[in-house]
Amino acid sequence: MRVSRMSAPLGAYVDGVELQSVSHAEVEALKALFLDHHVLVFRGQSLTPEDQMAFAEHWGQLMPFPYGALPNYPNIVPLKNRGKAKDVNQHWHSDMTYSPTPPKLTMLYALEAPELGGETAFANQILAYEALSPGMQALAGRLVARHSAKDLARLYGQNPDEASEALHPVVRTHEESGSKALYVCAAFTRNFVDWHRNDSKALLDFLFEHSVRPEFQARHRWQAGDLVMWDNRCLLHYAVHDHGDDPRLLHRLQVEGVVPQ
Ligand SMILES: O=C(O)CCC(=O)C(=O)O
Ligand SMILES: [Fe+2]
Repeated sequence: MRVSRMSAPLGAYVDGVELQSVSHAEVEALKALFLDHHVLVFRGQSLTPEDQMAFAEHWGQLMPFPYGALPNYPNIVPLKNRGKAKDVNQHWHSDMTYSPTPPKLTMLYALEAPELGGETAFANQILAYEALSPGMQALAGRLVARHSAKDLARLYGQNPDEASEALHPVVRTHEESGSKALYVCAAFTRNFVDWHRNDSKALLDFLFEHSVRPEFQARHRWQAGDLVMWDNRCLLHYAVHDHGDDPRLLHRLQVEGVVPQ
């Protein structure tokens, strides 16, 4: 197994591992690397949906996504380029924070990738938290925020009144590494508990902008055969749609997480 860092703020490339036949020792090493780097990239893989699911299950139970799974695989969602107007992931978010137990990690496997563009951007929220002043860290550490899937439901053409909502701490402590990370996102976070929408807005806007400063970010450029997994507990991500109608097809799955604390 050869490991090389992807960028200064986050990520590692792991080469020399075949994901459909990982050993127990390799899985243990990968778990440690995942906690250290938050994004792992495996290139040149050749995976069926069963292979991808079996690899993901080393991290926990798979979690269905409420919108658009593959017919025979309720845990796998195909992300297919249907044009920029229909791409629902062009916003900074951590996956499903509108759920009481959002997925700890998401895994994408590329079957087809554009020649250029269609990258996935990540932002490290441990660094974002650490870069706040002690006063702002203390204030954020006392706040709880409401997250909602209303806007997402609208994008999927579903009834927003039935969309899920959840309350989560604005600073979350990673249950495995103990690191503190900022846990708000422009896509789903609506207001702080006990604060009106308007009162919340100024501070949320500041946190949204701060959380994605360039020095916290890195991007993955896709090739067919890439498997990328990321830690939703300490990262935001954004699907950059700058590849027009060039084909891009990824198989997505997610692994269940705990109640954020
Ligand atoms: O298509 C991408 O680059 C990322 C999509 C996304 O946000 C997700 O799979 O959770
Ligand atoms: Fe996402």
